[in-house]
Amino acid sequence: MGQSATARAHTNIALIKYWGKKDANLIIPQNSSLSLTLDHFYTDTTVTFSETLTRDQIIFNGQEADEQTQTKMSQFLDLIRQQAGRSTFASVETTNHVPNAAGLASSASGYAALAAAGSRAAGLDLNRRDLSRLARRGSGSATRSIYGGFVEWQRGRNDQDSYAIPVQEEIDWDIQMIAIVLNDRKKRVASRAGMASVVATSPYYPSWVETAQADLPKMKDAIIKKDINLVGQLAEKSAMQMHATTLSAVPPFTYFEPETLQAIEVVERLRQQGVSCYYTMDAGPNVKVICTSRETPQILAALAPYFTAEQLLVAKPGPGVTSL
Ligand code: 2P0
Repeated sequence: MGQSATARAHTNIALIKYWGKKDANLIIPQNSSLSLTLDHFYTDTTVTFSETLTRDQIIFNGQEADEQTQTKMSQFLDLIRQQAGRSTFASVETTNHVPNAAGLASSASGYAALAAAGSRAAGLDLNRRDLSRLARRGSGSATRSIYGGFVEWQRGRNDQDSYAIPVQEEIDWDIQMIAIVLNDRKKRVASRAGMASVVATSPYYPSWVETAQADLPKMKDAIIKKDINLVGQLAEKSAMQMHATTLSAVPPFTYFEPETLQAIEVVERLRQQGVSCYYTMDAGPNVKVICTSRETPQILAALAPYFTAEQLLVAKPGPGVTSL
């Protein structure tokens, strides 16, 4: 008989970005980061360990995963097997709940859900800190998806002390995001390769680390003060400074597409009109607008001439990883 467990994890969007590794194998980041977990985009994963399997079996949205994903997830399962002291193979069934295959499906919710379901199925009873450390080995941003609301990933120095902590799990003030889905084309440069190239070649990289570290406590302060304008200003700064490192890499690259700049322009115009809205972008062209629910209708109306209703997804703060 196999042992089975199911978990749900939500994706998160960084307000102070994680960008660059100190240790690529253990996924120890160069700088600490801070994110908001979202309710709308999540992954459900069931892991079943079974003596009858002769290899790991990975099913992704109802289909067998490609070779590369199989290998990566199997290596992650090896970490769980090591911790649990067992050698049984597992079947993994993962479903991403992301509207319209929006290109927002992220490794964050994926590896957070796999860490939670896999560890429990293997008989491990990990606390959230250890779950966060485990998720980190799959993907850096997954470290933060163990918790809901605002979450800090403390960079640490080694496997033991690099993990996430909750900053504000229950958010009792008005903040949310509008994800503008520009396209779901494959990324030109994968985030893992992109950040590695930046660390190795951008002369601006040391400044990136320094500024991110300095801005993180300011962001925490802005969250405590429930100051959406300060949160937004710091988030925009972090996003643009991260993207500046891609332009300064050798060879240079960018995640921006023409529509990215179009979305930024609308946000800036709204702000000149007195609306509290700010943008952030990750390792792709999509723009996320940080705003209040009160002003969301006005922002959606301003974006409507440029983007279809299907391209505009409103997400509220979401919870941490849960067992199903
Ligand atoms: C973040 N990103 O903080 C940053 C901002 C993208 C831009 O975390 O190599 O998939 O698996 O640790 O977590 C995306 O990178 O990279 C990411 P790995 P990951 O959300």
